[in-house]
Amino acid sequence: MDTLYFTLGSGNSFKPALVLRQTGRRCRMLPMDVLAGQTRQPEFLAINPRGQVPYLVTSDGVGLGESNAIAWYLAEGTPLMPATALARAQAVQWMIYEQTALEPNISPARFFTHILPGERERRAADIARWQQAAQAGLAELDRHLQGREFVTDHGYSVADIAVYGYTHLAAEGGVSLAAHAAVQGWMARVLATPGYAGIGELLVA
Ligand SMILES: N[C@@H](CCC(=O)N[C@@H](CS)C(=O)NCC(=O)O)C(=O)O
Repeated sequence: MDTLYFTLGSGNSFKPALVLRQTGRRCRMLPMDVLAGQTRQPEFLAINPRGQVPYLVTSDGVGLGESNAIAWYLAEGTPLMPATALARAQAVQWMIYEQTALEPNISPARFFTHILPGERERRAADIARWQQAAQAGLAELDRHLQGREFVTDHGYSVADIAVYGYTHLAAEGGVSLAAHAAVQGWMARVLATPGYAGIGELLVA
């Protein structure tokens, strides 16, 4: 069986966990305490030299990093994988967008306000910059989602899960979705997909 190393409360770890839930695929789940430095211990670095989670080790012992790559691998052969070459390329397009315009801004803003609020004062200028960049990223996503049901032409797919991972946690980073009505409507559709479960239900110690 595959093994997924993850950490609690992480939007990145949530993505493969939601794919597993919605495909019914079985996987061993191993929680790692990032704040306690567990991912930087020699034991974990021997598994993933980059020291990051989520990290998947297949039943054959092959390691795979990056949340969107792991989600993609787990979605292969399921209805979550777009069926056409064009829709798969659209999925890749928006999964790269998520990793360059959304996650790098929402995740640290949320980390220093929600996960580690003691750092909020010291990182105030950075947080403001991340929040502003996140708003710009979400505005682009909102434009894309206007008049669309889901991220690609395939319907609900692994790309929705990847983009949803941090977008639905934006408010916890002080990033309001009030100006992004299409994003809000899309999030409600993701929430209503069969088998959906929230981050607190899927990522447990
Ligand atoms: N781009 C990576 C980011 C992974 C990442 O930042 N993981 C964080 C937790 S959400 C982590 O492992 N941090 C611990 C560390 O870097 O020491 C992905 O999408 O998986």
